[in-house]
Amino acid sequence: MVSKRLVLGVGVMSKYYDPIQLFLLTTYHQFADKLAIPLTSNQRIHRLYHFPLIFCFLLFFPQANAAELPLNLIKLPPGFKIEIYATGVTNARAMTLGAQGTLFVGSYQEGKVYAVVDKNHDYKADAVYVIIQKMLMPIGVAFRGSSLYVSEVGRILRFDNIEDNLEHPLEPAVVTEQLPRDTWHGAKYIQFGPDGLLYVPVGAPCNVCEPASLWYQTILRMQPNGDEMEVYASGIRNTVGFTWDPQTKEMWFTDNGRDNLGDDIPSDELNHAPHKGMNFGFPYCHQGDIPDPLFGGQHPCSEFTPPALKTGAHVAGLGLKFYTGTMFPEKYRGRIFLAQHGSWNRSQKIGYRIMTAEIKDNKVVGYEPFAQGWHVGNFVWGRPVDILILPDGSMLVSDDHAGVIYRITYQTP
Ligand SMILES: [Ca+2]
Ligand SMILES: [Ca+2]
Repeated sequence: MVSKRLVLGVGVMSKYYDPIQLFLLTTYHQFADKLAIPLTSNQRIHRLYHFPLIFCFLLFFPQANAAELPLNLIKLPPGFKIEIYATGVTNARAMTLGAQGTLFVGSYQEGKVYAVVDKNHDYKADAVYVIIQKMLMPIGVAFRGSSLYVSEVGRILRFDNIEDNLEHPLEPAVVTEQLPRDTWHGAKYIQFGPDGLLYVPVGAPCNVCEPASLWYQTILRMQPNGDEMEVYASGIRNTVGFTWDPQTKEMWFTDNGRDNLGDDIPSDELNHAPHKGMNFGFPYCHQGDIPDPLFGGQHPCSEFTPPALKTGAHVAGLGLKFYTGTMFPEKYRGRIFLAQHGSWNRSQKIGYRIMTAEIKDNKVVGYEPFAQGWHVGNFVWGRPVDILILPDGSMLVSDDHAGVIYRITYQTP
């Protein structure tokens, strides 16, 4: 009996280690409070108290559904609710919606692209298909006509009639293989613009360096068949999210600032790129006003377009969307919702949340948290990646750490 539970428990734990760790930590904190044990550091908790607690967990909670993430820790404004839309979407990254309502999801180190289907339209996914696997960082997905476009580090693939062939997709066509193959900041978020062109970023293959050619540190655009590739915007270190204002049709994008200048600089950026040919400063100028210690002497900040908003150092802003639905209250309509993946090299964690930015006349006039709670102190159980507004006005959020898609809805309290 115990051995069966042990096997079950170990299986569950290996798959859902992080939520279990969270459970153990919170349980331990409660114990510690009762017994007045001094809590000095997380490492100490990990070292001394995990094993007895894991043992207790294996004995008493082997049937616990660890897929039930601690969603109660997520703080949202009144009336909003977060639920699980899909599980089994390991390492979920960018999302796009097919013409028939299929949700396509890229991934990073997992190397897979998923199709998530809600067959009975109850806003709970019923099937997750793997469209392709063993790809090199296929984070980006975009949809046009009846075709799914998927990014890899050096190329873009196209799956035709994909929604009619989810179980056995046709061989993909190669849209382009002309993209740089550097893997550092080489994963590529992709989207079709309102002009019908495919937008593809090429990040800096470094923490900070000058571009090796005019194709680097840019957002490119091209015809849907890969022709007429050109630079749309430059001076961009690593954008992993861009979108267009549905009113003005102008592009907004996130950019992640360089590392190793400290905990609090430089800020990550929300940028506004209304036309072709703008330069946003990297590697010479960070956050619009900090010259790079090494390269800053060559070009002053005044030569470049500053960010529309400094979003905070190391927050790692990824996907973003204008809120186009009507389910959320009036004040959220037209705002940018921005997923922040969270810091990896800051002493105190920051990010791991969804922010909103209020835009008036193309200026950011407000910036505040919308959903937060994916980390408890320095312990992380989820990382928001991308945002998608469903036709009913609810919001999907992908999480590559928990491997799920959330859905956020609103009801008048
Ligand atoms: Ca369903
Ligand atoms: Ca910049």
